[in-house]
Amino acid sequence: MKVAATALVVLASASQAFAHYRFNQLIANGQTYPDGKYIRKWTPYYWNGPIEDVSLPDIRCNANPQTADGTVDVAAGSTVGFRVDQDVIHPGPYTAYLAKAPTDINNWDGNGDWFKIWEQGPTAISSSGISWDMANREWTFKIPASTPSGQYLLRFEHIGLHGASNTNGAQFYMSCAQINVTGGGNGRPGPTIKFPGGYKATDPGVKINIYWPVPTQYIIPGPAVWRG
Ligand SMILES: *[C@@H]1O[C@H](CO)[C@@H](O)[C@H](O)[C@H]1NC(C)=O
Ligand SMILES: [Cu+2]
Repeated sequence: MKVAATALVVLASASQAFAHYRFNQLIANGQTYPDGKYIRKWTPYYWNGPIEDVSLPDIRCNANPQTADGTVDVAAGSTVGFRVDQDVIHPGPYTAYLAKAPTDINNWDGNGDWFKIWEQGPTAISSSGISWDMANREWTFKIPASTPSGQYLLRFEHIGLHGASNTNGAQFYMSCAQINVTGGGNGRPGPTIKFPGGYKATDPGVKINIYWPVPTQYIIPGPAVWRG
């Protein structure tokens, strides 16, 4: 039984090398924008593999992200999101964060205060296992209405937890888009974290065996969601 399970995991790992995915389309203003539009393209942009070391700057907006080809106006309180380019094949949570650029976003690397605006954990937990949303291609959520106006990086993240029982075995897939929040409020977003720094390799939602023994809960990494 134990041997069979291990063999399955090895097989699954081998087949995953060519089956990764990118969150490559921003959704805002009722549209799904073209591949890469308003997104900080990582290097090389075709690379669809994960970031695995949460202590590296790559955990912020993927590997060597480039300034986006524009910043899109998004009304506070409106719906935004991301679309993935192929099926998400790994089990794990989804999160979204914002960080406000101190001045021109084009000259800002995102080394600032990030607050979480949305998260999606397991769809079900039972004695036989944890279930995750792997059927969707799009995830959407709202910019809190009281978010102060200004230029922000919007960071979307999925964590693949299939190998997370090993240190640095969790796989982080993330994209950052440049948005200009308009019509915002006087909210005081928080709590905030830094990327890197806010996640630890030992966080209970980062280093976890999601298969056995079946966990009774899953704690999504990062701060509590700020709802405005
Ligand atoms: C952001 O939106 C405000 C309000 O419409 C506008 O005045 C400002 O120029 C915009 N900034 C950028 C960088 O697009
Ligand atoms: Cu993988």
